[in-house]
Amino acid sequence: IFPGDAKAWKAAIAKNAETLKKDVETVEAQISHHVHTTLARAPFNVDELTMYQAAALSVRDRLIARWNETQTFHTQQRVKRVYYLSLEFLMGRQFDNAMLNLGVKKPYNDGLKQLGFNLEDVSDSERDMGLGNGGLGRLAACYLDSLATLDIPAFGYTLRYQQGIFRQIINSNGEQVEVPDPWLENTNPWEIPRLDAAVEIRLHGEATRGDNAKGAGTWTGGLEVLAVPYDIPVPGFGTKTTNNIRTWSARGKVSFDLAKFNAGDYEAAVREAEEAETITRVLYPNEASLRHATYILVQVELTHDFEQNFDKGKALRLKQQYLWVAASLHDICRRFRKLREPWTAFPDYNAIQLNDTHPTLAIPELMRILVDEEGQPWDEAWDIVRRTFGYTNHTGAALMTEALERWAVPLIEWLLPRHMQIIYDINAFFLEEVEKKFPNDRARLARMSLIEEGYPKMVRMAHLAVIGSHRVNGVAALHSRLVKQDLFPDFVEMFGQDRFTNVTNGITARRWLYQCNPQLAALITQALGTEEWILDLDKLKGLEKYARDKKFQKEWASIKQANRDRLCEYIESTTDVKVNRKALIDVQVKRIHEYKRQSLNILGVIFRYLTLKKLKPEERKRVVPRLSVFGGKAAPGYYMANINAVSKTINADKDIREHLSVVFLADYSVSLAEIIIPASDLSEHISTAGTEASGTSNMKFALNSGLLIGTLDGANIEIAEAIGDENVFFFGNVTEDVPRLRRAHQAGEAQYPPELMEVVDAIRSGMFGDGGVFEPLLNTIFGGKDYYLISDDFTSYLEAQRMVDVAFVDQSSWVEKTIHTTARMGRFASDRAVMQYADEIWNVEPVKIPDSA
Ligand code: 73E
Repeated sequence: IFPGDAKAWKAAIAKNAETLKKDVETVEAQISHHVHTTLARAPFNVDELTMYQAAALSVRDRLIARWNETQTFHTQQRVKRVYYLSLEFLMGRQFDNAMLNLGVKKPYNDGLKQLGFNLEDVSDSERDMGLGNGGLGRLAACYLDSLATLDIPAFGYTLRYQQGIFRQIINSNGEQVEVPDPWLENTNPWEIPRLDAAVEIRLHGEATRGDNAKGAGTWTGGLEVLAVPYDIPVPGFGTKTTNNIRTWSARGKVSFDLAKFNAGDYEAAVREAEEAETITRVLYPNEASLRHATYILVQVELTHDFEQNFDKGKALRLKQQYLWVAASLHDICRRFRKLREPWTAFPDYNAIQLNDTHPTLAIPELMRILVDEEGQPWDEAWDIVRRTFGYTNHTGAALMTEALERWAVPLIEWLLPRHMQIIYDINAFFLEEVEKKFPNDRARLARMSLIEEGYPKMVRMAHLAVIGSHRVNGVAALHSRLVKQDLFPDFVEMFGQDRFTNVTNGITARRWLYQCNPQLAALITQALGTEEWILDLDKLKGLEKYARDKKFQKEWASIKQANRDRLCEYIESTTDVKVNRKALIDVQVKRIHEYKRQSLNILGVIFRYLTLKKLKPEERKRVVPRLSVFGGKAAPGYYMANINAVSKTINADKDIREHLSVVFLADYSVSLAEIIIPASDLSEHISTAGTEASGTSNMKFALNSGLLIGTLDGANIEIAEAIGDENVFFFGNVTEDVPRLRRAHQAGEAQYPPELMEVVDAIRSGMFGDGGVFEPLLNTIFGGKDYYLISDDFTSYLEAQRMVDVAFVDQSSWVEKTIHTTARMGRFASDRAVMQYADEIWNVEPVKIPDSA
C-alpha cells in the first residue's frame, strides 16, 4: 500500500509520531515549529495572537492525525455513518475544547508559561466561530461533540459563511447596532481547505420530465457554481474518534472569463464569480429578516433578469439551502458508490438527519440523483429516500403553522426547475395515497398537500420533510406532543403514531461544565472520587449525599462566589455599572424575541424598583439585593425591549444602587455564555406556555448550579421532573389555557392586574426617560391582543420572584437546592440524546478506533 520504499515510509511515520507526544518539551517544540515555519516569525516578534495561532496549529496537527486514522478506519470497516445537516453550527471557540478533549491542556499550559505566555490570555485571541443564531445551531455543536465522544461515525454538513452572526454594539440611545463579523480575518487554524474536492452545483437551466409518469428526467444549462469544502475536525473526549464538520464555501466556476476579458469587459468577467461567492457570504440572522431583507450586506448581481421579481433576500436563502444540500449529497453519494453496493442498500450505510426544514431540498435532490442520474425506478428511489432521512422539528413559536418554512413555487421553478417537477410528482403520488385511505375528503387533501394554493402557490417544506422521512421528532416532551396535536395531526392519522417521536434536547457537559466551570468540575471530581461523570452524567447523582453537608456546601458556595466575582469584573470592565458583589444574580440571556418575553422580566424589574423606592432605607436592607443581567441579539430591525432605558434610571439612583442594578451585556455569544452561566444564581426561561420548543440554556444554567424561574414550557417541565418541583420557581398559565386567554383579550374581556398598571403609570410619568419609546411595547399589551399574555402572567411572575427572595435568605437551604439541581441533571446530557437518536432513528452503532490503527 505504500508507494516507494515501505520501510522508509514506516520510519518516517514513526518519527513524525514523536511530534504528537504529550510532554511539555514536545508541545514547546511544536509551538516553536509553527512560530518559525508556518508563521515565519522570530521569537522576539511574537505576540499573543501569533502564539495562539502557533499553539492552535500544533493542536490541529494532533487533531488531523486522529482524524486521518478515524476516517481511514471508518472507510475500511464500511461503517454506517450519520450525516447531520444543519444550516447552523454555533461552535464558539475551539482551542480550549480541543485541548481538553485531547487531554493536553496541562502541557500546553506549562509549555506556554515557559515560553513566556499565559494560556488564558493566549486563548482570548481566538474568535468565536459564530455560524449560528442560537439554540438550534448550538444544539448541532453539542451533538457533534457527543457523536465523536460516543464513537459514532458522523459528519456535520453546513455552510462556511464568511460573516457569521453579526457583532452587536449598543449605541448611546441603548439601541442595537449590527456590525459584520469577519471571523476569518486572521485565518482559521481549525479548518482544512480541500480545494481539490470542489463540487459543481447547477442553478437555473432547463428541465424535462421522463417519458412515463415515474421516468428519469433531465436538467441542463443554467449556471454552474463551485462548492469548496473546508473540514473542521471534531475530537471526542477521551477517545481517538475524530469526526468531521464539512463546511461548503461557494466559488465562481470560471473566476476569469478570457473571452470577455479580451473584449475589454472585465466587469462582466468577474460578475458570475461574484454572484456565486455571494451565496456563502453571510449567515441569515434569522427568519424574520427574510421579511425585512435589510441584512443583505452584498447586493445580488442581477445576471438573471427574473431575479428582480423576487425578494432578493429570499432567493439568496434558497440558493444557500440548495448549494449546501446538493454538495453534501454529492459527497455522501460519492462515498457510497465506492462501496459498490446496490442503491437499495443506501439506507444501510447512511442516516441523514434534517435539522429543521432548512435542508428539506435534500429529499427531491436525492430523488433526482437516484431517478435521473442512477436510473433507479421511482418507487424504489422513494423508498430509499424515506428510509434514509429523519426530520427534527424545532418550531416553537405558539406552534403556528404560519411559522413553518414555505417557498414560492415560481421561485423554485426559476432556480431549481427539475426539483419543482419532482416535488409536484411526489405530491401527486402522495395525494393518491391519501385519497385511497380517506376517500372523498377534499378538505383533507388541501390541508395535507405539499402545495399551498394562493398567489403565488407555496411549497410547504415541513410537509415534504414529514413524508420524505421515516421519523419525525420534536425536541422536548411537551413540544413533541404539540407537533402531533397542532402541527401534523393529519399526518399522524395517515402514518400512525410511531412515525412521530420525542428526543428531548441535551447539552454537552464537556463544554458546559468541565470547560466553562473548571472549579466546580474539580470539586465534583473530588467528591465523586472519579472523572467518570464527564462521560456518564448520571453519575452526578453521587453528589446528592453531600447536599446537606455543611463543609461541602461551603466549598460549593465559594465556587459560585468566585464565578460571580468573575462576571462582576467583566461587567465593571465593559460597562459603567458598579455592582454589589453580594447581590443575587438574575440572568436572562437568549435571542431577543417577543415570545421569550424579556419584556415580562423588565416590567418585573420596574415593579421591584417601585417597591424598593417605597421602603425606608433600613427596610431596604432586609430585601435581597439583585443584579439583573440581560443579554441577547435581536433580529435586525426588530423592536427591542427597553432594557437600557430602565437600567439607566435604576443604576443612576443612589438610594437603590446597592439593592438593585440592571445591566445589558452587549454581543452575547458562546464565549460570553461561558462566563455568565457559571455565575448565575437564578435564570429566567419565561416564554408563553407552548411557544418555546425546548430551550437548552435552561439545562446549562441548572447543570452549573443555578436555579430556574420559568413557565411550564419546553424542557422546563422535564427539568423540574428531574430535579424536583421544589427546586424550580414555576409560574404562569399552562399551554391548555392559552387559546382561551387570547380569546378573552380579543373580546376585550381581559383584566389587567393593578401591579402592571402601577408599572405602566411609572413609565408614562417619564421615570425612565421619554415614555414614548415604551409605547410599542405597551401597545402589544394594551392595544387589544396581548398575544403573549404578559398581563395574564404578571401577577404570578411577581409572586414567583417573591418566593425566590424568601428562598435566597436561607442560604444553607438555597445551596442545598443548587446541589440537588446539578446532581439531578444527568438526563439532559447530549450523550443521552444522541444515543436515543442512534437507537431509535439512525440505527447506528459506535465504532471504536483501535490504538493500532
Ligand atoms: O426552543 C428552541 C430550541 O431549544 C428553538 O426555538 C430553537 O431550537 C432550539 C433547539 O432545539 C429554534 N431555532 C429555530 N427554530 N427553533 C430557527 C428557525 C429558523 C432559523 C434559525 C433557527
